[in-house]
Amino acid sequence: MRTQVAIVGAGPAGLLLSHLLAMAGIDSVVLETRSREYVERRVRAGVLEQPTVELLRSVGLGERMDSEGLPHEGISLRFDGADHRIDFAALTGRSITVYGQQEVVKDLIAARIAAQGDLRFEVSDVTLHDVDGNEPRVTFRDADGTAQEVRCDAIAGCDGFHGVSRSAVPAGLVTAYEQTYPFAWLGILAETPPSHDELIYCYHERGFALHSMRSPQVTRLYLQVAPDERIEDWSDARIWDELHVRLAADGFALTEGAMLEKGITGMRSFVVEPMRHGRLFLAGDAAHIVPPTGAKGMNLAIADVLQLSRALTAWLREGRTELIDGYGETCLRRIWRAQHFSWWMTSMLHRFPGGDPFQHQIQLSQLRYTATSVPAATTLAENYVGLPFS
Ligand code: FAS
Ligand code: PHB
Repeated sequence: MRTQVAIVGAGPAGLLLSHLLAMAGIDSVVLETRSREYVERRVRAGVLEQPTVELLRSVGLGERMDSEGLPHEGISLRFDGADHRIDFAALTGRSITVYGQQEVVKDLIAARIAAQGDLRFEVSDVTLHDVDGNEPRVTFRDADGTAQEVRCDAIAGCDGFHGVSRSAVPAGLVTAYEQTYPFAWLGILAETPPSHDELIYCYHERGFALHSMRSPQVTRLYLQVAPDERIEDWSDARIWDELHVRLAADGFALTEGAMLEKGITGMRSFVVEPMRHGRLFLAGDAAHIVPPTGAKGMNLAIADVLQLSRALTAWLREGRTELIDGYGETCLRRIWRAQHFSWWMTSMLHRFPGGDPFQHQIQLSQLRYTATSVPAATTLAENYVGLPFS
């Protein structure tokens, strides 16, 4: 078959790119190894930056987000036995929306199907060919095992950190920047009303904890754990006990509930350059990973594909190449800003192994300064709610 853009991966990046290209009259095929049910159920990110919310609303994807999403005008930092609220609205006039990544994915899939978009789930053996030629191709087997080939003008590698697209760039041309952290996040989804109406980032001597939510009935909670921890070793009771200890504060009562989901996610910072090689364009987690402390992962993926949709539209519809030529450079400026912010939030809020007393005092000083200085709090707020798209 032939299309203009072959998109590998049906996560937020691939699906939104397909939607944005369709709005510009450019056809695409989305190839996804997992089933539709799997990608719609996969629990991941929870916070949408204001630019993300405004973009989704502007392209017809805001209805359920606006009715079910939870707008938040601040978060709290919990340390020294008290809460210190960062007031986004007062400091920046902007806000965030809590709306699960799986809900965004459901809305995107529904929109693509309603527009007769070509989404291929449960494919296998996806292989990229001739990415540095003029006739790139993608071969794969469809859900019933039939061998298929897509000839296209461009390939968008939106297949996440463990996909195949990044490795289609010759190793000798790739520069990878990476930092792994000496801890992981154990995340749970619990069927209980949130214990507070906003997110709480908690710095505790036993380790970081985060109180978040998905709806008025579902709470999302995280614990910092050792990087080699296995979820099998964490009973529900052990998780709740640790959450009670770390999140304890006057006037705060953590309500328990049925565990709907639990898992452990490693923490790393990763960026690969270039994000373009010939007719291959990388976007989202295929090109970068941030520790989730800054709630940037999905938002960065969305910023990438907004830029990629603009670049491919200018090229395929008007023959203009300046945006595809500058694609990586434009995205990387926002990516590195998000990398720094995510690293800064992670370094400030997590207890590093070894318990260095000097580092502990530095972290406390950073937290106290951020909580009491308007310029310092504004720095956190403007990065958290999302800087304007380029
Ligand atoms: P995705 O990984 O979402 O999507 C890639 C898609 O490509 C997947 O559906 C995959 O099945 C598919 N694929 C892979 N290989 C393929 C192949 N060879 N052929 C075809 N398809 C292929 N971010 C936050 O902001 N907050 C969080 O709390 C948070 N928690 C996370 C927890 C986990 C376990 C993970 C892995 C990530 C988390 N993230 C979080 C980051 C996450 O939200 C990503 O930033 C976001 O999913 C990026 O979207 P995509 O780039 O579309 O990649
Ligand atoms: C979430 O609700 O899943 C969430 C919120 C904030 C983060 C990370 C994850 O920094």
